[in-house]
Amino acid sequence: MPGKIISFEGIEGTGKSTQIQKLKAFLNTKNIDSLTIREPGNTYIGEQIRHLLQHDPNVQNMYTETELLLFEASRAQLVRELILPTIYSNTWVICDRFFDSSTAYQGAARQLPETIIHQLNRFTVGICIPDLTVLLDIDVDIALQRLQERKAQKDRIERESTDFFKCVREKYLQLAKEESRFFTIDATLPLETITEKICTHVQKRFAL
Ligand code: T5A
Repeated sequence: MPGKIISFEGIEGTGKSTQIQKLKAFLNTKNIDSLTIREPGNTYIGEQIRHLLQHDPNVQNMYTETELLLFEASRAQLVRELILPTIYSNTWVICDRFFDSSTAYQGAARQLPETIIHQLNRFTVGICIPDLTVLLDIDVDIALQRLQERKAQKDRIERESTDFFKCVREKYLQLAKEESRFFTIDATLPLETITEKICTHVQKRFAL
């Protein structure tokens, strides 16, 4: 594909959004246009789904199957409406989360069958598999502490238990061991060091 896809994964508060902006600026210095997107969201349909999944106070008892299908629906729309046209216009896409989030959150932490999640992920993304996935790895207690300091009000998923996020983290680490597209970084390092490591890796990986 003409444009590359780079996804960022990790539990909440690992610094994904921060590093994505740094990577975008780095790519810019190499004359590479990039579009940053977040999941769920970014399309009209996706943002409505995001509201339902995270912030709507009327959502009291969302079933795990419903949750999975809503994340996948947002993703299906995003891929077709934004990601595919963007990469075919020779622009790179940097994703703040992508389908690995469903594998880790709905698969490992919510314990939905992995085979179903795998099939749904394939169905929603088609050929849009990231060329590189940056995993920002951090101890769960440190990440939740960062979240606590930053946010007065947590959303529906952020209110989950420490054990829930430990499951998510373990799954990410397992995926990173199994799949060569992953690049794992210690997210407790200073922000600038992380940026440098990511940019150096991207430069080497894509021969920029
Ligand atoms: N979800 C999503 C699923 O369950 N299934 C799915 O399929 C998908 C796609 C989305 C939620 O949906 C779930 C997962 C999530 O619960 P979101 O609102 O998009 O949630 O939130 P997150 O992706 O979790 O993003 P956050 O904004 O919470 O965290 P980030 O982007 O990782 O972190 P960032 O950059 O905002 O930084 C957090 C704080 O840490 C500081 C920053 O200054 C900031 O204050 N920081 C550092 N501090 C010290 N050292 C460093 N190296 C630092 N880097 C950043």
